[in-house]
Amino acid sequence: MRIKYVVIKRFFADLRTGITKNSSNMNTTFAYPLAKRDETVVENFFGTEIKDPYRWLEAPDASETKQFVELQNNLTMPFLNECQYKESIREKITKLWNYPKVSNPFLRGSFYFQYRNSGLQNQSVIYKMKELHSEGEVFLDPNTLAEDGTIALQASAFSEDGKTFAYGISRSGSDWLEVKFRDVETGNDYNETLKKVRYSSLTWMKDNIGFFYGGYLDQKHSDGTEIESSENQKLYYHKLGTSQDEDVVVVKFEDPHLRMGASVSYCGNYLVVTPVKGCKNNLLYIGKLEKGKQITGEIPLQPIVETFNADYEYITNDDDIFYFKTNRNAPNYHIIAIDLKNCSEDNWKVIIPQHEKDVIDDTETVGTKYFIISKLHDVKHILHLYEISTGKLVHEFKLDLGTIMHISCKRKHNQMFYSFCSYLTPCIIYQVDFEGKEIKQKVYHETVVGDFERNNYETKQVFYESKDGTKIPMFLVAQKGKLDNPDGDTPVWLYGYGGFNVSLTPSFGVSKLIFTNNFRGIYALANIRGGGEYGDKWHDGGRFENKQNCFDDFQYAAKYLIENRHTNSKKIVIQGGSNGGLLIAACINQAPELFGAAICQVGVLDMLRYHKFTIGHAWKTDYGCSSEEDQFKYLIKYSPLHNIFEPNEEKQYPSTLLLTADHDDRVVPLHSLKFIAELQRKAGTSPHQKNPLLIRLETKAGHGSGKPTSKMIEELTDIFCFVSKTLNIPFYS
Ligand code: X97
Repeated sequence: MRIKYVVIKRFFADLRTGITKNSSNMNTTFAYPLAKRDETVVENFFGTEIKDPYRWLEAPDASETKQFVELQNNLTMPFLNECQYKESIREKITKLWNYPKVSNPFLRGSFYFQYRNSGLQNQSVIYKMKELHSEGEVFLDPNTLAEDGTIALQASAFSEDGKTFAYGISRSGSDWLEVKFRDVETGNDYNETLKKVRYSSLTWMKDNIGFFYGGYLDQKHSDGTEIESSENQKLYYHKLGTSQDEDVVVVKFEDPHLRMGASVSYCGNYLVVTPVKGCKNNLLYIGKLEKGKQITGEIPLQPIVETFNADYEYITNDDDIFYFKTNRNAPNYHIIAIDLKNCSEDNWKVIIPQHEKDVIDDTETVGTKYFIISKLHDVKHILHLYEISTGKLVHEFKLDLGTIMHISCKRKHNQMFYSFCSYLTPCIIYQVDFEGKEIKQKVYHETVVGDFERNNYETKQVFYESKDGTKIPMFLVAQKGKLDNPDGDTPVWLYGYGGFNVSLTPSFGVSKLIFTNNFRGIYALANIRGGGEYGDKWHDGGRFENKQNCFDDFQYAAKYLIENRHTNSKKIVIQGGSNGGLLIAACINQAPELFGAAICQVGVLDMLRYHKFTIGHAWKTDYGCSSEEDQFKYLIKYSPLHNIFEPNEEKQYPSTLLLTADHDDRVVPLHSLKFIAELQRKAGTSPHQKNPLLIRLETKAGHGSGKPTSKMIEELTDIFCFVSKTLNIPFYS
């Protein structure tokens, strides 16, 4: 037993809960399970010695790590359970969540398919329908695969004839997939299972037998709790009905960090390979698939792009004219055509030029000759139809202010579905039929959410100035009348992400409704730099040496809300996950005085070592890497683990809740474990630190996607309990 307790002597420590109390809630002092420090672990970065005393927490299977996790949960869970509103909160979330959800229908072969969730089902079920509006029958129900709902469908692809369904299942939220094949007619699965598939496209040959996937077949441990670096992905060919042992490597590269994007071309005669190393910029190769010829080994590839200079996303092709969405020389993206007969860059043609402000988002094809393209216009979607061959704009769809969640269409079909939502609009699915020159649009499905009354709320987009004067967009949502009558004391939920070219757009959600309605709060989403809201300019403004801009933008969002008298710092809770968890942790280190509480989910918190675990190396395109001197210099300035301060009379940490899970193999839990260990030691032992510093560790869960509804509801309940208790805000049921 190497973990020792430090009992804070000023109060009687209740070792059962680990909490000591005096009369006021916010003056609670905690007996944190302070962890062993190993002062001998020291690394020298370009002459700077950096200690890493909690390195031992990087071993997920070690008994001392497991014990640390248990002690943390034993401290956190009673604290959350003590919330007087817990039952009412859980009840309200469950009630609001319980409305039927359906996806866009999509035609494959002679059936329509659709994901449906009756309301509280852990995982959505795939239905198969003869007609668009028929009831249909269950085709695949992941809920039958695990009683607790922890097996999720994560990636899938129908064969071209629609007769076989390839589907990837993930266990306990891990990125690892097992791919299975289902016969659409009989509903029976084929015998084979493809294992060790991860970060992979799934794409079929047009012969309906051949199938390509990316795998790490040489990796030993693969249950999602391991931390080892993901290396040497290869692209494999699988023949339907055979065992994985017979699969053939068709594409591999020397560089161990390349992941293979791959798609079989529209015409079926080519394999488009888009290897990616980080999370930005990819290479481009095209291989020929010869009809009727068995694939028995590596496919010869014609190189098109051999340096990581931009993103190239394959859209479609007409014989050897290939269309790509790219940001090559176009920071807001444009559509180009590359002729395989002369593929040198000076022969590329721009088909749809970039817009000076709007950023191309999704690009699909429909009705044989059209591109359907969504763009972001000041963080709201617009939707346009263009002719493929000429790039001529043929139609602009009329949209409300909000987000196109998903477009479902195929070039060979004359029909398209797209789903739209906003803060106050639960998903609406539109059906668009292309008949000759006519475009007919109608509502296919409108989601109804219990007793939600949109007229009780309002939303607003504001643009505030950040530290360097850049205007940052921010959405605000509240009960009607609140935004125009600021009282300086309204609880605010401030959310952000700020990285990886990811754009945050308005969407409907139960947590926002509850915060605005039952906590009488304002929900605020800041579109800080690092995201893709304004193309490369926005992304580049928040990566590498510019990463600090993300944190400044977020802190200035809080300042804006305070200065405009919506709230005060004691009433602001900040929340973010993953790269957004890094944002939250960096902000509580840098500007604790601005926030009342912080929810930091699955965060990247050790910026000196993040690249060593699972897929971490891929994030160097946003963060840089501590093995480069110039990059080490800016990473050490904000790395959350290395910038924890000791509280004093003037400043302490806001109430902080970290969340992570044992099968998070995207951002491994050790980030949160090391951070909480150091935070509790350095800040938690100080008499000036009155606010709690806690961590909630989930089991049989991962980074987030595929999480069963029951676990999501429990997690959200706990987060609200934490916020209610620590901000001291009542829940109005
Ligand atoms: C990632 O780390 C993505 C890693 C895994 N991954 C995808 N899609 C891929 C990929 O989920 O590599 C992909 C690869 C091959 C074939 C198809 C898809 C991909 C993703 C982005 C760009 C190119 C390919 N991501 C970051 C993350 O999870 C943010 C965006 C995706 N982070 C966690 C960043 C820091 C914390």
